[in-house]
Amino acid sequence: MEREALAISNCDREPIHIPGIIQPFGSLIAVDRSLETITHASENLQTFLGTEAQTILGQSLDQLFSSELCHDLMNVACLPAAHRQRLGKHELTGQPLDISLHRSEDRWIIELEPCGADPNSSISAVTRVQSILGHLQGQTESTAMLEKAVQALRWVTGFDRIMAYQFLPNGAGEVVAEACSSRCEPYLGLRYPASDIPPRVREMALKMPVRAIANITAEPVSILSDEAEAPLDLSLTYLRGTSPIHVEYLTNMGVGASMNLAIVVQGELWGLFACHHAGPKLLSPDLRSTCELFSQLFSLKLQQAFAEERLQNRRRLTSATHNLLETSKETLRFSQAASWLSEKLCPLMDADGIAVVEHEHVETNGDTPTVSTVLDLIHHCQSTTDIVPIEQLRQTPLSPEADLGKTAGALVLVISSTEHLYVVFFRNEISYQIRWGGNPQKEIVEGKFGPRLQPRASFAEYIESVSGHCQPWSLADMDAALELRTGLLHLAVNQVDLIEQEAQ
Ligand code: BLA
Repeated sequence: MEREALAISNCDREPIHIPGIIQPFGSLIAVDRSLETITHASENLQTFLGTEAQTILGQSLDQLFSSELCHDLMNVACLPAAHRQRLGKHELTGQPLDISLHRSEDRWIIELEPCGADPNSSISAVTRVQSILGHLQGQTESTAMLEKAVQALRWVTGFDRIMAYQFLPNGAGEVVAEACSSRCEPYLGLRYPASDIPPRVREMALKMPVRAIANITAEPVSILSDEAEAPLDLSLTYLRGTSPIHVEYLTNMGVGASMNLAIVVQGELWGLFACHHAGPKLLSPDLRSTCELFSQLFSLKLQQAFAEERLQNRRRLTSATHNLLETSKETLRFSQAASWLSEKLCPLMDADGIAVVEHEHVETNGDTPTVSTVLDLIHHCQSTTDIVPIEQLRQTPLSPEADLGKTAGALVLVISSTEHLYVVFFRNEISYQIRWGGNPQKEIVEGKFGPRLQPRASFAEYIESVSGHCQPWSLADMDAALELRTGLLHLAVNQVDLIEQEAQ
């Protein structure tokens, strides 16, 4: 494997789910499957429970907790979907602790954390979520919703900076909305490469929608256990210790504490609300749960807004398709439809040219490559799916003599591969700039597992000029193409009928 690929895969392999450490804002113990014997304890147990971690290993849970608390834990463990459950406030050694429980492989993990005070503790979580959602009232457009959401989150949490960070199809991400203090330099519109957030981190964000890093300078705390014990999988804990690589990243960025909330659309991680603070900062467990609930409700609203945007787009196309069907009832021939289709469809598809292909016969209109290049492209798309978006024709294996003219990208609609009918929309080349939050090319250093990427030291804006691409084909374009393909299929079928009628 080449060194860079190895460096990326080594970064991805960092076992951040079993770090063996927690953050010091709470304490953790693990208990066996039957919730009886303590198998792991974090070294700082003394601070929260007054008991030495080492002495409690192998002991029964009721040595540590009252029978009432043990009973409560048992009840929660019996719930059918024992996901992650907060048991709420318990006074154990004078200070109220927030206790939560979840299953990790064949262990139960119990986390203890001071309840903490938050600025508006008199306001219930439900009221707070209602008021944040109230901010979104009347917003149906996704960008406006994201803007309102970051403002509301900043108001409720007090973080210096809240960003809505959207993942792009290639795994890179962009700050699409931001609310920040006047002391912060804005990151809005900046892009970051996929390698800043390894795949395992994204998978974890789906399982654990809220993740807080309270203080990047705080000394992590080890988890003690018998040597024979496997390391605990901390994926679902609030306290999981932070990867040293990410600590370095945040330090370079001037961030002292962070919190992430997952934005999930149709089961996939669409993005994150990334919250930053210059110094240490931790929200109370209640307020974190409030934010988690908000991001879950917000995700649903965003999903709804996207569905609505796609529906509007479809409506726009229905009349064009209807028109196409009406015309095709008359005498429009598929192979001669290029100019008609160009006039009607190119503006809708934001395309600069069109080619209609029937076997080896090619009709073009507007800006297109040469006929032989169009045929070459069709040959390349023959075994693929019904709609093929291409943003960089230069990167497709076309013949070396391919003459693209002004075009840079194509959307190939395979109308019928058996009848060899294709419609291709072309878009001309656009040159544009990407504003990266620092040079996306990273240094490679020797790490514990061999070469790995080094988090970048500078986050200063870095402009990349991109050429050879067309305006990317969006989801809306793909939807439109799907709708049009149906109309064009009818046109092609009608043509067979017309030919048969003419032959009689
Ligand atoms: C984690 N990296 C993260 C997280 C984010 C980012 C949001 C989730 C954890 C968190 O901060 O709470 C990246 N944060 C960003 C980006 C912005 C931001 C892009 O605010 C933009 C504004 N990171 C690297 C390299 C590696 C790496 C080279 O730059 C690997 C070699 C790893 N990133 C990395 C790891 C984590 C991470 C391991 C997980 C940290 C943890 O939870 O322990």
